[in-house]
Amino acid sequence: MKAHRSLKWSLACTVAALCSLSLIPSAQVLGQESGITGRVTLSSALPEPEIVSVRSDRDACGSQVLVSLIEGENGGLKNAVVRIVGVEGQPPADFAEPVLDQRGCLFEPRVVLVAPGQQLDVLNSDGIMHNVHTKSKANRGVNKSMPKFLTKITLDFAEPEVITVRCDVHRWMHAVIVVAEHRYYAVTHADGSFMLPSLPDGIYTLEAWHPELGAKETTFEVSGGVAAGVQIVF
Ligand SMILES: [Cu+2]
Repeated sequence: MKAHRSLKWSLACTVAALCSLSLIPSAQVLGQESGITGRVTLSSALPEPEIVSVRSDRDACGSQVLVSLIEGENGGLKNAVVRIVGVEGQPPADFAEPVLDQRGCLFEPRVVLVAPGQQLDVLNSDGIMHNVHTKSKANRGVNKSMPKFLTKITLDFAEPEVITVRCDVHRWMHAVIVVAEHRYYAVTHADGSFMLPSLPDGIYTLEAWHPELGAKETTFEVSGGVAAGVQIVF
């Protein structure tokens, strides 16, 4: 009985240890390159989403669409674009398969990162007519209808820039495509967290930009290629 209890206890300890370890980014556990980690937070409460009444396309959109321009969880700010300022000339980005979907009569995600020349798949998951209309300065404009049978188009943009996207069919549909200058860009997750690649040791400036809230900066130090807990508060 005693042996059973101690076995159970040691199993519990092992599980607890594994669980606590899993909270630490695996690269840190292994002592390898783990990069720059941090969080963008919001000091005020999240605003209520705008409720938009839908007149047509109700099968795909529903009778109402909730448009949340500022989103997040647990005090974190989602969809902020973080970037390291002043590191131009660094290797180009290699963002994993950027996709901009039209689903439930909203663009998903609202903010998408691409490298210059990288292919961006624009999907139409709704099976209704959407339209992808970009506004930009450095890149050619795009204004393409996506009828219900056209489920995918592929775009690419040569010049670093922030490009706004809207759908002319559904006026509430907005998104932002950020063509990154270099690889030190990320979009924050729902809890505001982000991870950027490792940098040589030194003092750097991090900018966080949100389509609705503008930009803020902070400085931080990289030591041993790593910086953790970098924070920007909006
Ligand atoms: Cu649309």
